[in-house]
Amino acid sequence: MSSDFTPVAGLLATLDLLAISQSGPVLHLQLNRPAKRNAISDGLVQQLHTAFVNLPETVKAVVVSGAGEHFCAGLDLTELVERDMQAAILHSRMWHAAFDALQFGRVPVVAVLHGAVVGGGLELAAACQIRVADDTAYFGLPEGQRGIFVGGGGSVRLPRLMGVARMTDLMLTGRVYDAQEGHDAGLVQYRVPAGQGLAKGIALARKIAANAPMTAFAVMQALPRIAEQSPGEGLFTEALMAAAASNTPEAQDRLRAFLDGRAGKIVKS
Ligand code: 1HE
Repeated sequence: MSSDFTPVAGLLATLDLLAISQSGPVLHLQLNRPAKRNAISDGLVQQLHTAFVNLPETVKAVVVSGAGEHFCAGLDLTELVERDMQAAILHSRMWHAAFDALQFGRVPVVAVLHGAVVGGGLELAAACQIRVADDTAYFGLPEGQRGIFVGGGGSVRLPRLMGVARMTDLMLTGRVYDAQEGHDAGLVQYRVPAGQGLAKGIALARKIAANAPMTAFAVMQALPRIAEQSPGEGLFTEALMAAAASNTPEAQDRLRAFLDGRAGKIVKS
């Protein structure tokens, strides 16, 4: 972790399966069960949910990463005891609630991925707005091999990133994508050398945190919904969102700053 991050106090500090620290407007939330490869137990899902509905007001972007050699080994298989139908449905719905709290929360989330990003770990990553993978990352959906199905929103979110055909392949054949294949398939927006994921994720989060809050709201809440609408409805929603965004004081200030020559121009990276 970069040295200017300090552990948070209060409710978030009581979440023992997470290590949560903050630097200015960026919160770093680390899955902290390295001995179990950050496998997601019921307790960990609930702590993720609690964290994302209780983000400190000062936070404007979140980075999620995993402690140890892997991002996340997915569902904690030791808890996959025989559940009756209703309990199994409620278990899946508990994951949905937690990952919805993340995806449709107040601020954008950057996932920093390394090592195993499998099963429920890939579902968690898919709920984040930005994904950065280092060269050690690999992606799989071992649910097929375990005789189960995705239950953490993967069937909804992953086809929107990589398409139904690729997800079908991963689930039926047990195929594992390496970092490059994951990048090519659309699972991650950034691929970086081994060990550089966190620095990249934090740098991206700092840029995101500098945006006007309404921009984060529009991109997180309106964009995915517009993508699901018919073109006619989408254009109408876009017009409403565009009007709402441009009528905020932050937007007016930023537009004026550019027109006065006080704001940066667009430059090639
Ligand atoms: C676990 C889990 C887990 C590790 N639940 N305990 N996910 C999977 O099917 C992936 C299963 N895990 C693995 O394939 C491997 O553990 C890894 C490739 C992730 C890492 O390998 P490695 O060699 O670094 O670690 P390891 O020696 O396999 O595991 C270290 C310990 O973590 C060991 O416990 P120990 O008590 O013997 O030390 C493992 O048992 C434990 N561990 N992964 C429980 N997943 C909402 S639906 C979502 C559905 C799914 O996510 S299905 C996919 C489940």
